[in-house]
Amino acid sequence: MNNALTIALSKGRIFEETLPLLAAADVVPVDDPDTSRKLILDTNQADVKLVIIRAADVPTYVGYGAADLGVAGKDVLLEHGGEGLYEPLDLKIARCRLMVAGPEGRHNGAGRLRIATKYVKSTRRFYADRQEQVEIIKLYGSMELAPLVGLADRIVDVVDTGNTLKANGLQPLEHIADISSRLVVNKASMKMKHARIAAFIARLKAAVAAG
Ligand code: PRT
Ligand code: MG
Repeated sequence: MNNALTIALSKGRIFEETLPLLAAADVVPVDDPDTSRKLILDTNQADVKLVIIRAADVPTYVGYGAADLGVAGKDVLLEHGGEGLYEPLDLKIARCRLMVAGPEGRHNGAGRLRIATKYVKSTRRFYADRQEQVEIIKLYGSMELAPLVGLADRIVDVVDTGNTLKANGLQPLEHIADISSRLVVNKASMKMKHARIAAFIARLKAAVAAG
């Protein structure tokens, strides 16, 4: 392999909030993922590429070394498990909270709570720690709908402003974890391309510290 660096990012808030940090490390994409259909974006540096993938796929690409580096929410990393990855830096972007939410006072304690979520592992761990038996229903999105149609008593989802919960008659009930996005690095890349990656991390770290 050559000394090129591939960085995996998802479209949307992570891409937008990572851009200024990348710029501080002198990496500026040539194409805009919102207008380009390309999945591999060139940057101002001939040997640095960005690959644009689904947020939940970032740890998989980096874990297998298909990308050297990536940016992923801690919520996603908790579900993935972090195999093959280092997590050297909290980028402090795309911040939110992983929460239990539901319609207030709906559950009267009879029978197991049903919880709809895409965060199955984090949900299982949260209730296991409290020694509470719950039934977890795996969904891939629009969790807020589940209590409205009687699929579940509660949801576990990330919350930012809380407006989406409110708009659907739900409220935050319990805090599970504070979430932000992390830089992840493939373990083999960290060895093979150590000087470049260490320099890149140092520049990102300085940019994060500068706020
Ligand atoms: O959208 P897609 O299905 O492709 O994937 P994704 O939803 O995982 O990606 P994306 O880009 O939406 O989220 C990427 C990461 O951003 C997540 O993994 C989180 O770490 C982080 N993040 C920060 C958030 C939010 N804030 C957030 N508010 N991710 C999702 N949301 C959702 C939230 O679930 C709610 O449904 O946005 C909605 C609005 O939130 P409120 O509380 O501001 O109304
Ligand atoms: Mg989304």
